[in-house]
Amino acid sequence: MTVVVSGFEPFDGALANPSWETAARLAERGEELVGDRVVAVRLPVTFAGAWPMLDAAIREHEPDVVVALGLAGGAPGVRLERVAVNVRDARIPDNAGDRPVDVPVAEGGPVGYWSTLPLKASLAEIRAAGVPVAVSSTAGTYVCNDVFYALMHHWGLGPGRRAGFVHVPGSDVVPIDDQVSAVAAVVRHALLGTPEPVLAGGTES
Ligand code: PCA
Repeated sequence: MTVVVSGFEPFDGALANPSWETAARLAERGEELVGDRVVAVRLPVTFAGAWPMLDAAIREHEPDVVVALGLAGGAPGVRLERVAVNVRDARIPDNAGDRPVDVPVAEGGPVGYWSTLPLKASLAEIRAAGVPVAVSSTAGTYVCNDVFYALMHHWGLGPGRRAGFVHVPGSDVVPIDDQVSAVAAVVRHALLGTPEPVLAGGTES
């Protein structure tokens, strides 16, 4: 089996993006951590360029599982994203200066797509390892949600495929090695198709 894990280049004036560091490290240690080949791809933080680059990697490597990663600055832990929504609403310009407001990711597409990653099975394992983690019901409306939506719209729902998105916090909050372990758990459960346990992960607001 083959896994593609994407991360992003830095954005918003930062010098690094832990999502890329985590993706790259997971690819280096793919055989050891998930028992299969992991290919890492570094995406630009641009609405126009991010999905086409992930799409090209998927066409080249023909993966069974795709996990896209991005940085959620200020998050207290790893966020397993449940749903992608069909809207671009950028508070800050992307790295190409583009700032779409209230336009769809895919014209005529459905409102949203569920992740097909085993989120609750992953939540249980990551939590048991002592890494802060939560299920999140919004991946925002910026480039991360955009890639997540496009991934599900164009690829993720095909037979035998598992796909979704994980936001990682800053490496000062969760060190890169713990981020790698958390994402490896998600990938392993996706490869195994672990059934979802009944485990509450929601929020009141
Ligand atoms: N985080 C941003 C875009 C790139 C990244 O790493 C986001 O959450 O949309």
